Amino acid sequence: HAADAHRTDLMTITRFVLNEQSKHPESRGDFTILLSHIVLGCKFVCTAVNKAGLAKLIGLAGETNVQGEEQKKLDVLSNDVFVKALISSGRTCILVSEEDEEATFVEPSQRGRYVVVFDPLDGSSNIDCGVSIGTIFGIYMVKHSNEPTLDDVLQPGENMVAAGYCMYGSSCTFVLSTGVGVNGFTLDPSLGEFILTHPDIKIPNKGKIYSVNEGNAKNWDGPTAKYVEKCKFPTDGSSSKSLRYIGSMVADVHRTLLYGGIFLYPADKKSPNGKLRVLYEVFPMSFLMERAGGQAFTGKQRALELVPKNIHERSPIFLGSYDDVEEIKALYAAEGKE
Ligand code: P6P
Repeated sequence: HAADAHRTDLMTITRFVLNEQSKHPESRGDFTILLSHIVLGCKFVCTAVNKAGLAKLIGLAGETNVQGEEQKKLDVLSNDVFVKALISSGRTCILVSEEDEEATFVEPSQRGRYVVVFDPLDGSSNIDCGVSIGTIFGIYMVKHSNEPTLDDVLQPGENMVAAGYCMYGSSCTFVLSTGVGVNGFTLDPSLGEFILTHPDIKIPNKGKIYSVNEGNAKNWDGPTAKYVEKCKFPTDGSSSKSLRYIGSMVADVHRTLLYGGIFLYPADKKSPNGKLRVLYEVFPMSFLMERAGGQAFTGKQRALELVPKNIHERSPIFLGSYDDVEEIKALYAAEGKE
């Protein structure tokens, strides 16, 4: 019976990636092993985040726990877990984390061919109020086989071989692209497995939602201000868009991916490069948006064509439904001609 088959034919993320790997006979399974270690890290963080509220309740988070040990802040703990999991995979050679000022160069005996850039717990300031937060990651292949250098990290986003995020919310959702298409998996806590629940995600071509921190409006440049004005007071007779802003990138981007619309973190007079980081926020989310049929723009260029000059560089970002991003691109192009 089809229903039974659906229930018993569990497409786990591991099986899904192995299927993908079988399409590349030349691959040695390294990516599958790397991804399984990222998935392990996400399962750990999911458990820790879910306990965080309780931990705070019984006075563990951020203070000393019953053994009198200093309880690490969740974002530091998450970072430790991901760094250790990635190194122990034996498939990485450089790691860049939002939590670490410098890149981590894996020592030769444990070195592999992948560069992983990640934010272990993006939006962690939202933990105490229970808002969804997430892990964001991007994966490059090293550019050359000799001694790895930062040159292997400072690559344009379009060179990524995979990108994804894991959102820790009412459910634990892992969204991944390995280059073609975007697929979503939901953690089944009883199995401890991520099951395929959102096959082949496509973002609607146009949406009814805009997502931006309106509190920065006084500092916006002309095109952003004009675009938001059009969202609120459309001049073509269409209805105005709704504003939805959670202030946690993974949550705002996940909603945009599934429902359509546009997410904006523009430059402003205070922060000329915006706030979001190129390698482990802008690139992975732009990679996913393009492979789901949307697009991502920096105000000057296609986001994935940006070549970062340092590992914590920031960039303005406008991403989401294709037609919605086209509108703001036109406003920036028109400004360029003034
Ligand atoms: P603002 C969270 O701190 C974060 O890095 C992203 O997750 C989020 O999109 C953004 O900052 C929110 O920034 O300035 O609107 O509070």
